[in-house]
Amino acid sequence: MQRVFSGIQPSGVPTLGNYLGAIRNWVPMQDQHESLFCIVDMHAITVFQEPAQLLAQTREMAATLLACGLSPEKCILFVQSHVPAHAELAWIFNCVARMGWLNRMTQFKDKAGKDREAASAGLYVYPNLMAADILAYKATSVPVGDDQKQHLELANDIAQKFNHDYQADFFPRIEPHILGVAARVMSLRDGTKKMSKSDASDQSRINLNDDADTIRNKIKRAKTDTEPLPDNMLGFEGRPEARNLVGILAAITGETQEGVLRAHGGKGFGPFKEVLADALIAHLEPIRTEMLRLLEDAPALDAALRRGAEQADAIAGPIVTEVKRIVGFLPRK
Ligand code: AQP
Repeated sequence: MQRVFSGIQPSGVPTLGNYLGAIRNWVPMQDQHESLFCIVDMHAITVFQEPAQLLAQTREMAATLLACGLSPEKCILFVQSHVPAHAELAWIFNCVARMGWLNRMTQFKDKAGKDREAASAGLYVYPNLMAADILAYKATSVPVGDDQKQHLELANDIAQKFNHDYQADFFPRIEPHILGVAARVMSLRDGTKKMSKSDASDQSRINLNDDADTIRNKIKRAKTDTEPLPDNMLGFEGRPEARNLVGILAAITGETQEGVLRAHGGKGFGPFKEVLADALIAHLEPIRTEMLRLLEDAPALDAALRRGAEQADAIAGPIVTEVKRIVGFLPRK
């Protein structure tokens, strides 16, 4: 049986992008595989997080994941900083990964922006921690959005170099699972930029805790062009916003993009946005209601996360102990 690992940062309220690109695909996996889903708070602080907000967002993320259908009976749901193996293995990987590899990571370039000198060292070595997250469990299957593909390739490079340098056939090969029709959901304000929970503009994204009116308003104000919707996929050329909105409707209804264009091609964006807003509200409202209910009982949420951390620890602890032995660290006992 494959072991699945995936993570999400509590760096804000999860967005429709996180949902369609990741969370929604995690739910069926817990029935088929041994699955670990991790709230990666150590990744979140690579960009400064206000402490009280980080704490609240961590619980909010746990509530959202449960509301989306993850079940502690079926998967291991936990917080990254609760399991020391992540930080320990990340340090070893900092010493395996090469600067040249990290210099090629496009997410660092995007997130660091123009002033790279001011970015945290943590943001730069983020992919090494991500490799540690996965390999601390020897997970072989990693469901992520399309934006994380490059990091997974790097994780495989690290695993191979470790195996080679230490002459150990230790880490397995990781298979990325890029799933979903809308593997990358784009910003509602700019169809060339991905939808992100930490984007400065709240109008750029649908948050999973947005109420019906907020969703309708955001879709109404989403950037479009003045042409009607195309009637085939070739008509998306040079129209990233049209492509994005059609992609979202397809993903949320389970329809193909061609099917959406057959139904709506030639129409103006006004009526199309009404249909899209209705579909989003119908899909997301039950998740929001359940998330708010779960958040009312913080001790129960914390207890579920604690149990998850114990289960995660039981898998990762022995693997990282073995890594330390391979590296030549003197055993503590
Ligand atoms: N726009 C997106 N479309 C599809 N998938 C997406 N994911 C993120 N944004 C999109 C997927 O969500 C999972 C969790 O992501 P993350 O929280 O670890 O970090 P991220 O990719 O950096 O997501 P954000 O929302 O952009 O967070 P911030 O703003 O904090 O950087 C991943 O599997 C990712 O592919």
